[in-house]
Amino acid sequence: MRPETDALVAIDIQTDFCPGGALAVPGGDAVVGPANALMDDFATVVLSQDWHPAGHSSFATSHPGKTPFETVQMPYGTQVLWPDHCLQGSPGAAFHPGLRTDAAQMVVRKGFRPGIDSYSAFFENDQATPTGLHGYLRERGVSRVMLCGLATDFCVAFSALDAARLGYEVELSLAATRGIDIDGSVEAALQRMRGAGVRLV
Ligand code: VGL
Ligand code: ZN
Repeated sequence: MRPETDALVAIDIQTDFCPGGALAVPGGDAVVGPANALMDDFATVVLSQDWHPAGHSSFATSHPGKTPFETVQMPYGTQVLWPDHCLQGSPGAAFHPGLRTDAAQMVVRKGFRPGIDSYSAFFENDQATPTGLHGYLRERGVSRVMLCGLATDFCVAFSALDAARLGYEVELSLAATRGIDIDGSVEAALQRMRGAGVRLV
């Protein structure tokens, strides 16, 4: 068992990010077993859940003439456009049915503001609007987080980089994460995380 100062944060292990889902990550469902196993080691377990309203600004369908995986400029910077995914309350937004959600004390939802996406479980994509997760972990006395989940190169990487920036010791479980990988984005994300002091385990 890890010390009480360690938390497991499992990112977006949802049906839409698994094979057959709207924004399937290759092999995404392979993270479920390892993530479940990790839960036994942590006194604090948090899940994040991508949770978009219909017509969300990160959806290609909200930008006439655009197709998924193209980018647009938003007030907060460049935004990749995605297929419609993780619609609030839809089956695709549900956690993977095999995930041990009962082991989590806290679920943090993100991406619910129509005009801004949120990859990180800590801050939205403007890098400034907090989700509340940092306050929760601080109050629980957490100083080290282990991240796992989907997708390595987007929500997991942004969460890991924010956690490092906030002063947490950060670990990433490579066995319990999978990436989307657009033009080498997984390797780039791993490099950035290493550079920020994230321990890849
Ligand atoms: C994610 C793209 C859009 C993720 C969420 O969980 O990595 N990626 N929304
Ligand atoms: Zn999303």
